[in-house]
Amino acid sequence: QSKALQEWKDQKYSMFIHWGAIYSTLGGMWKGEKVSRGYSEQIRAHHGGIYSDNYAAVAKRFNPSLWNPDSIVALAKAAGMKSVVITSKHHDGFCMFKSAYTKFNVVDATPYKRDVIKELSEACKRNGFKMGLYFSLIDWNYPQAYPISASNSDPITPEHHQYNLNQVTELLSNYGPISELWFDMGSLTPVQSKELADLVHKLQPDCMVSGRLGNDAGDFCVMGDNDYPDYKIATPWQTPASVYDETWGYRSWQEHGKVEDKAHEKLVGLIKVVSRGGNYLLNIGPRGDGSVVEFEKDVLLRIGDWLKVNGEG
Ligand code: FUL
Repeated sequence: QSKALQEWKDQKYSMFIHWGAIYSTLGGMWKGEKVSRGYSEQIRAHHGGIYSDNYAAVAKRFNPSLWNPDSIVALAKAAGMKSVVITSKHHDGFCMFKSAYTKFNVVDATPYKRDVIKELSEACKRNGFKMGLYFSLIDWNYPQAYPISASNSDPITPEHHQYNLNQVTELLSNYGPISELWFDMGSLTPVQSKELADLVHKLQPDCMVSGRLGNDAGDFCVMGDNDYPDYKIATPWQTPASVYDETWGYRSWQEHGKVEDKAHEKLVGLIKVVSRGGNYLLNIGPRGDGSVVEFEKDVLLRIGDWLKVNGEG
């Protein structure tokens, strides 16, 4: 077993961040109406008849004055987490990093003009923290991709596959060491999955590849969203968990309940996963202005306090 794999397994508990210039700005609302179907990070495709021009125009409003990568890392540390995994590109195709292959990215398409992935990678480095990247294999904005379907598991055209290879090359060349590449969705051929896995390992041999790449090409297995297996699993695995079942991306009208109840629920999730040999990836969905939802912060800190007393530190 490689050192990188062992280090990945030893992390046990990490922060997932769903943050996109457009969907986090919308926060589950379109033209003053709550959009309740599906996850809020997928508002572009499933809800409200939002056509691509209207959707893209929202990027012009993205100016996250409250985004502070160092405080994100500090929160993850205080919560007892060992790394962060952030959405570099979700299904909407908007890149939170500067890409030479599309203008639909945070530097070229928003007034903010700053490379979010770069700045978070620097904050992680300053704080001795690891960073992983979520990367959607489907892309609702890329013209040569198959048109949007509700299943999120469409095949990938050869042009789109090449585009993914190009962007993965950017992500693994421009931001220092990446601890995991969290591929998500799409229905790839075995050759496409293998080409992506090989590319990751060629560029960064220590980067772990998520099983959602398909065709058994990943280095670890990812359970379904918020899925907790009730048996021990020998292969490396991870459960991605959201604070609320309804969404990963920011939803401005989300009901919260009590911090202590939610912290208890997520802590039980963490214990279940870790005691069965897995890694727990617990998500926050910051607002479009970059601030962390107080409720989510409080839940994380409460779990962190428990771990300080009862965990290994
Ligand atoms: C899913 C995605 O479709 C969701 O939007 C979210 O990113 C979740 C973690 O993975 O499969």
